[in-house]
Amino acid sequence: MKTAIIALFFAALASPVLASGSHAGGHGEAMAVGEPGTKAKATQTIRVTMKETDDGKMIFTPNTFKVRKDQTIVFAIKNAGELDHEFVLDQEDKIMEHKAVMEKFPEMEHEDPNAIRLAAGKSGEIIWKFTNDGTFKIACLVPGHYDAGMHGDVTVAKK
Ligand SMILES: [Cu+2]
Repeated sequence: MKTAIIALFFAALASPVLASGSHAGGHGEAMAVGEPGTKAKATQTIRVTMKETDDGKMIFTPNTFKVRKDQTIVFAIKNAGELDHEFVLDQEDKIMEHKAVMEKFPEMEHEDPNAIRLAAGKSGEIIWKFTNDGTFKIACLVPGHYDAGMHGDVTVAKK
């Protein structure tokens, strides 16, 4: 039920973006960034922490990632901060669309395999297969966090 409502919000928001020529699609379509992976196929585990800093920023550590096309990665994510944070992996235009939706509907929760929200002190995993080369992003889309520095770049090299 919740998912359906969220999908409607997305549809409403996505239309003007689509009209402007973006190739962004809806849920259920193959994602440029790749697809959910399986742990058995993973060739690398990357540990990522999320936290606030003493000078008022919010960060992922590390915040740049280099992987290869067709590689499956386990992102082992820990929220080492005091606030809720999330890790969303996607192409940049989808991240920015999603960010705008989150600013309108801050209570929105994700159930997508490319995203995880963690309370303070919690850990979790995203297992992801990168099926295309290119540059993608990770971001925390809790309102205000992206602008406080909570984003990073994922470069997927050709094999
Ligand atoms: Cu955050």
